[in-house]
Parts: sequence; structure tokens; C-alpha cells
Amino acid sequence: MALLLPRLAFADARPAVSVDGTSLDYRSLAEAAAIHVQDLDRRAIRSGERVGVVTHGTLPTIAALVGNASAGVVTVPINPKLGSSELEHVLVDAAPRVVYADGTAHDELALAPRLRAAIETEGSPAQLPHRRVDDEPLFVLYTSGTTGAPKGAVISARNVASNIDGLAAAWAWTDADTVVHALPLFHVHGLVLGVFGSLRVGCALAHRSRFEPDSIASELAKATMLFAVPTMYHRLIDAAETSEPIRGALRSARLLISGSAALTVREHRRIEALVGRGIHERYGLTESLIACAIPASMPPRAGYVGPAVPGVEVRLVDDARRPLETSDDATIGEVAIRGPSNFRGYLNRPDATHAVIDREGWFYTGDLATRAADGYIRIVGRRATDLIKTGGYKVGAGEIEACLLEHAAVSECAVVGIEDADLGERVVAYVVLRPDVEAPADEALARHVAAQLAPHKRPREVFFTDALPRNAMGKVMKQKLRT
Ligand code: MLC
Ligand code: AMP
Repeated sequence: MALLLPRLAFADARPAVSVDGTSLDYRSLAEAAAIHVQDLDRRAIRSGERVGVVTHGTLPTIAALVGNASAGVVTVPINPKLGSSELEHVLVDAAPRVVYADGTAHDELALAPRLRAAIETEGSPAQLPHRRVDDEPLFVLYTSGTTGAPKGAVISARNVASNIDGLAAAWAWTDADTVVHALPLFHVHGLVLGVFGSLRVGCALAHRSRFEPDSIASELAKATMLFAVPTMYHRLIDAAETSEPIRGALRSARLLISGSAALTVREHRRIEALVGRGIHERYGLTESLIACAIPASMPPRAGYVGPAVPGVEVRLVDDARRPLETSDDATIGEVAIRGPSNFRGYLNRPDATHAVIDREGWFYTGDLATRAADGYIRIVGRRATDLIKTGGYKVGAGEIEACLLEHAAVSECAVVGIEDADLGERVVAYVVLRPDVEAPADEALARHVAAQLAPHKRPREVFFTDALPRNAMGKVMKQKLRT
């Protein structure tokens, strides 16, 4: 059976990963990861068990992620900014044996201090076990749905390996590349593509722990590929308008890749006008990994996410989940995905898993799209109006509403996503206050959500109203709020 991260088995002095300019070569990364595996052994954590990792963007964190994967331990990545109730949900649902966190004062949670020492100075003779491309879980990635708390998608080693191999073929992605990204390490984009993708391909990764246009551009000037969400491209293009170095970096990269949300036709045109080149879009979900991508050999096409990634089947279906055979770029259907990259199911949620995967292995995405004659898919919307994509993060309106209703001053509320030039959509809350309680400032409600869930889920605007518009059935008319 093939190895998940083959280059780590023949680790040499080629650059593997840098974080904010400090780098590790493949040999040092393998050594640091091996020390983490010793720490797992010391704690008697065995293959198949779950371990949380608070995903600060640091080298020890990346070494721990690699160590877990190598030892067969299942990583549950945890957003460092997770609020208290969402954190509790993840810890109860995933029940990790231990949670590692770099830079914490809490001894039990700290990544082994020797790991940091190995990275900084010493090296280690410890041997890294080699993880094979098996069907066992590698990650549990939490993703929001329309209702309820986020669900943990179980992703196997084969899911990741097959998807990266397909993308490597589509993008001519090789060990000669250097990938730059500043994505968070707790979602598919930053973790699966950015970190494990780069390491599986055997190329170099330049990670920035914060997104900031100037530092991204200075990394990109020395690199070949950029992975970013549309909000990051929007901000890069804004900054490039007054910066020749940023324009130069955008021009020189071999591939600019965008995903996690739709890149607007406006941004495609702006970058084309500014630096004379385009951005290659790709489309996917936590549950399926990446399903469509414009190949590197083809020019970008504004509004389209490309054909299926090699190894993945993509089809459009009608409301009864019957396949739509037309390729007229006009007939709209739901995107369904099948192949070795589809997840193994939601942790502890067979009901939710059966609702989205059928007996033949098709995963129903909820995204609506058309297909052109050449197979190019164009995402035009989504079924659930209660899902919001903000800055590339998926957020369920229901989870924010439930959180707001826990605030003493809130009597009723409705949360919607409103079109936003920077974030794609921004979270907006309409709130009816309790008459008997002192009115809070709108910022207090945003803070309440940020503290309970995560800062990216906080409403960017709060409107106070006397009543929510409801239909005859008593259901809130969200479309009316949106317009
Ligand atoms: C502001 N902040 C607050 C706050 N107001 N914190 C608490 N309470 C409040 N009321 C803080 C934030 O924590 C943050 O801190 C800072 O202010 C800025 O916050 P922000 O405005 O929310 O962030 P922003 O700059 O808008 O972030 C934009 C962004 C980010 C693009 C960098 O949205 C991002 O990283 N997106 C990537 C999402 C992603 O990877 N998605 C992939 C999903 S996988 P501080 O300390 O940070 O400054 C998937 C599949 C696929 O979709 O296809 O890929
Ligand atoms: P997540 O659950 O965070 O993985 O988000 C998956 C969702 O992101 C998909 O269902 C799409 O709605 C959206 N998405 C990802 N990539 C794109 C893209 N290139 N264009 C439009 N939407 C996208």
C-alpha cells in the first residue's frame, strides 16, 4: 500500500514548511513529528484514537499534525478562537483523549517541550512511523449545517490522498512548487490542501499565520502557487492597486487558486485589468473535499469552477435526485459528488449521514449549478437559505439564532447573510428585544456570539425591530429581511 506522505520516508534537506519565515526541511519535520509520536506513546494514545489539536499557525502545531497522521491517531483540529459553547460541543462530541496546544501555559495541553527544542536546535534520532493510504480516519473536521451545532465530518487517509492526487494532476502540482497560504488550519482549505497537500506532493509550503497582503506578496514573489479564499483575493487586489510589489507577485506566480466561496466576476475582471492574468477557481465541501477545478493547462473562466477533479464524479440532479443529462449551461440542478474523496460520515450522526449520502455513494451537496457543453460547472446558489458563507467560512443561521436567544435581552431573532463586497456574505441579525430588559448595545450581541461560538460567526450588523415579518404559517420571511 502506498504511503500517505511519501517524502517523509526519504526525508532530506529540501525545504518542507515555513511559518512566518522560519522554516523546517523534510528531515527536521520528520524528526519533530517523530518526537510528537513518542509523546503520544508516552500517553498510551493508540492508533485510531482521537486527539484534539488547537491549530495555531505554528511549526510545532504542524509537526504535531504530521505526527498524529503518521501514528494513525485521528486529529480533531480546533479553531484557537472557538467560543465556550462551541468548544464544549466539539469536546463532548469528539471526546478527544487529550488536546494539544502550542503556546499554552497549561502543562497538560502543551505540545511536548522537546518538540519545540528539536525544531529550534537539537534534532532527534527518533524514527517516524509511515502512515499508509488506508481507509481509517485521519481527521474529524467540524462543519456547520442549516440547523443545530456543527457536525464532525470523518475524513480518511484515502480521502485525502486521492483528492490531492487528483488536484496534483489538474494543477500540474509537483515537488518543484512552493505553495503560499495564510488560511486557518482547522478546515479543508488550509489543512487538507495547504498542509497535507503540499507535504504529499513533496513541495515546499510557506504558511503565514495571519493574512496580510504585503507579507503574502513577499512570500509569493519567491513561490509558485497561492491558495486563498475570495475575501483574501479581494483584499490583495485592493492592496495591489497602490503597490507594484504586490502586482509583481500576483503576476509572477504560476497559479493563483481560489476556493471555499464564489469569486465574483467583478474580482476576476479586476485582477485581469490590474495584472493581466486570472485566478483558477476550484469548488468543494468539507464532506467531499475538492470536486471541481479548472486545470492549470486551461485559462481561468470567470464564474466557473471547472470540470470534475480527476478521480471524482460530479453530476447534477433534480429535486427527486434524478440525474439531469443536459449540458446547456442553463438547466439548474443540485450538485452530487461520488468518488474516493467522499467522507466516511458524520461522527455520531448516522441520521445526518444518511440524509446526504445515498446507497450508490452519491453525496448531495445542497449547491445549485449548471453544466456547460464542455463539462464546466457554474455554481449559481444553494438550496438552504439558512447557510451563510462569510469570508470562506460556512455558518448556519440557526446556530447563531440559538446563541442570540440565550442572551437575556433577546426575545426573538432572525439571522441572514447579506451580499458583501469583501466577505461575500456578511452575517446580519434582526432582533426583537424583551420589553422588560435594558436594551444592549448591538456590539454586545456581536461579542456574545463571538464568545460563545467563534468571532467569524458574530453578526457584523444588528438591527432592532418591533416584530419579525412572518408568513401565515408564522415562519419568518427571511427573503423579506434580506431585501
Ligand atoms: C473583531 N474581532 C473580534 C470581534 N470583533 N473578536 C471577538 N469579538 C468581536 N466582537 C477580532 C477577530 O477575532 C480577529 O482577530 C479580528 O478582530 C478580525 O476579525 P474578522 O474581521 O472576523 O476577520 P477578517 O479580517 O474579516 O477575516 C477575513 C479572513 C478570514 C479572510 C482572513 O475570514 C479567513 O481566514 N477566512 C478563511 C476561511 C477558510 O479557510 N475557509 C475554508 C473552509 S473549507 P485577530 O486576532 O485575528 O485579528 C471549505 C471547503 C473548500 O470551504 O472548498 O475549501
Ligand atoms: P464548507 O462546508 O465550509 O466546506 O463549505 C462548502 C461550501 O462552500 C460549498 O457547499 C459551496 O457552497 C461553497 N464553495 C466552495 N468553493 C466554492 C466555489 N469555488 N464557488 C462557489 N462556492 C464554493
